[in-house]
Amino acid sequence: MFPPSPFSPPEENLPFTGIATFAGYPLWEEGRDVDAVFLGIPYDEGTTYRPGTRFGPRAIRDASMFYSYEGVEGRFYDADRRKWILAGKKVVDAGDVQIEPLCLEKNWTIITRTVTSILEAGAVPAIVGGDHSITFPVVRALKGRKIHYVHFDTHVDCDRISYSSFTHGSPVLLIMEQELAESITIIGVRGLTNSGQDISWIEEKGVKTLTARELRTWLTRPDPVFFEEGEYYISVDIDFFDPSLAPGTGTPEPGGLFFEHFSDVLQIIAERGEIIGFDVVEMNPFLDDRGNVTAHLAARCVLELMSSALDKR
Ligand SMILES: [Mn+2]
Repeated sequence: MFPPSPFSPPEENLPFTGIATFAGYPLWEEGRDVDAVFLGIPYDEGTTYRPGTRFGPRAIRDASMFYSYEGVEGRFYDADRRKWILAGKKVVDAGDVQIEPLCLEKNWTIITRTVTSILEAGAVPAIVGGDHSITFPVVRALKGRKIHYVHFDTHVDCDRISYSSFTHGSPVLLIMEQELAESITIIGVRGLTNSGQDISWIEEKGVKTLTARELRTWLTRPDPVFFEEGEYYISVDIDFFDPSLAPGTGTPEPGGLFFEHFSDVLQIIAERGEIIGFDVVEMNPFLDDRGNVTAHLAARCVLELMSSALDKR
């Protein structure tokens, strides 16, 4: 018996062998029938503090190989919820968007175009960043569809700083200005790096917010009609989570939320509506701890979002 080629696909599903793809799923070949497409957007030129999230997709892909153990057919048993998730779902990895340094307009056009091609294939775009500025060109691909936009974040991301509204602090502002969403909900707001004016301004404009403290209380008796029925796009800034479980991010803020909070809210949204796309952003491997816990958390969030989007279909 000859040993298998080192270039063969990761059939053995060992997390530490072969070429890393998201959770060991196959690469996307055009024309292939797919349910969700994982896409990296290694862009961090919108960062206003500590850069490095351009290496997020690579770190998350690598960490996600932890979930390749169970094999493509057998995945996944969610022991906590005692149910199978993503069973039989066709997930692929499309690699990364090609970024050209210092070409904002060009990069954002390519991002929108790539996400459009995923939507045209009838699949859910599963995006990882990159910094939070990538969310606007991603959501722009959904223009014309009546979407509800949910933003998990420490910050309300409505910065209108004089020099630019294209930073990672501005995606919600751009989505509002371009009227890309029927409704906007921001979950997990906290800390001392939001301006009080921004929060009152967006609430005046009809944006719903749940602060981190409010969310903990809300989850003890969730209001079933808080989320409307319809199509949802979900954006997750990893700084939503407490820095103890997500140290690898540019703007850590104490008092954050835990995975079960995220998962529980997501479950409620998925019961009310249909999740048609999502992103996980702001994971910075240079600031992660030695166990890469933030990269693993981001990979797990992607799987949780994929399940919320696909398991109802
Ligand atoms: Mn953000």
